[in-house]
Amino acid sequence: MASHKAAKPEEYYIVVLGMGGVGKTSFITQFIQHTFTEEYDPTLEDIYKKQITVGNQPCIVEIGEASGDVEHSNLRNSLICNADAAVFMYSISSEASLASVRAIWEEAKATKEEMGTWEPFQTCLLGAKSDLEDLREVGKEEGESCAKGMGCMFRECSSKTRVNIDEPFEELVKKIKTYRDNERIRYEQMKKEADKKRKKPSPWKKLFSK
Ligand SMILES: Nc1nc2c(ncn2[C@@H]2O[C@H](COP(=O)(O)OP(=O)(O)OP(=O)(O)O)[C@@H](O)[C@H]2O)c(=O)[nH]1
Ligand SMILES: [Mg+2]
Repeated sequence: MASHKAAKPEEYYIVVLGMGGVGKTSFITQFIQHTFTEEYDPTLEDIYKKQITVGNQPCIVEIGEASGDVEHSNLRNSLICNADAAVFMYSISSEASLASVRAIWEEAKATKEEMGTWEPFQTCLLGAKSDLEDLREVGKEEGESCAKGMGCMFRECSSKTRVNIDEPFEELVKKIKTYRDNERIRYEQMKKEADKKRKKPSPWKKLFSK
């Protein structure tokens, strides 16, 4: 009897980057566990995993969070190296966090360019804590225009009120998947072309069979 083994869900690696306290852990925890806490427990480095369904297909999303501090750039870089996509996070209540995440974006770009993998790297600029309207220091248009300059998609989110928590992950997974599918198609076409060339009768054979 033929056994139909279910295909293993594909894995997607996403890194969440940004200055200390902008809300990275809260964002990931809200995505994974649907919970939020006002308490602040700084992170050095953490990895989380969740299975989601995107376009009817099960996907495993592995999420890395690294400290945004300058002295921890090695930890951060090792996560960036292995990631398919990044969420660059600032808080709408801190202008300084936007400048900081821009510097982190430059760092990530340099790392990926050096590896030759900047082009397929999918990115999102996320303005966190959108519920703190009274404390807003970064306008939505400022965030949008910054994202445009960085070539990132853009959203504002709130982990407290669960606004735009699932969407950034789902959109990044879709983009990674599209890129991978296109690469697979390109590879299959290249293989077909090579097979066709191989099957053509050799001109030597023709010459000697006269
Ligand atoms: N009001 C509000 N507070 C938030 C939100 N997200 C996070 N916070 C609070 O901001 C503080 C820092 O949040 P974290 O998620 O720990 O920040 P982080 O970026 O992981 O910080 P580090 O791990 O130190 O880099 C905590 O007190 C959270 O409760 C939000 O969407 N709205
Ligand atoms: Mg954290």
